[in-house]
Amino acid sequence: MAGEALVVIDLQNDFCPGGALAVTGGDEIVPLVNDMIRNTEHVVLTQDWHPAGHSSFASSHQGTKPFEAITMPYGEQTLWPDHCIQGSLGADFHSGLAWTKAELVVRKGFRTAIDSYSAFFENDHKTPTGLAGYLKERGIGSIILAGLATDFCVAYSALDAVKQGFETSVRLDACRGINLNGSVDAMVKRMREAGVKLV
Ligand code: VGL
Ligand code: ZN
Repeated sequence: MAGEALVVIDLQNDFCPGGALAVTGGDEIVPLVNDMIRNTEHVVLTQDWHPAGHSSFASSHQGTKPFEAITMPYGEQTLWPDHCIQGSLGADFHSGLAWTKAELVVRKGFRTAIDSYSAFFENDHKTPTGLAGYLKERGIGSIILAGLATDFCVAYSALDAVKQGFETSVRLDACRGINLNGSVDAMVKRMREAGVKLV
């Protein structure tokens, strides 16, 4: 039987209360995620990892505010407060996260000109992070996702995972969402319709 991996998405200080792009209740999932880490054979973490002045920051575009959308060469992009700057405290994993078991940390969003929500592809939906190849080469055919945020990085990772042929589950109780204009409900629906198992 193919192996299984837990992929913990962006459980970083900036996405937790007090952080630059705080997700309501983001820190509440830490104990549950730690249980999942303990109970899963293979663990992969993702880490949002932006250079200062990243193009997904509203501060990089004159006359814009966080949470507005603009059109980038690769499509629509929501603008965010500056967050998860490479090497900053905000980019560190939550201090309660039992991260030491992780076999791989996938950093994403490190190219100034393009954002990356998904753990598998950047927001052009073409540039791979290498995660699919890594998992396939290791015989891992099934993944479980948890982390932040439900409606952005978790959802886009899950949708890409299904497209890449992985059996994909999302533990919704171990995720929290940003929820812009109903985006949590919309993305949960998209995941369900795409064949993501929601548990
Ligand atoms: C995320 C917005 C910007 C996420 C990352 O982890 O869901 N959202 N960068
Ligand atoms: Zn980001």
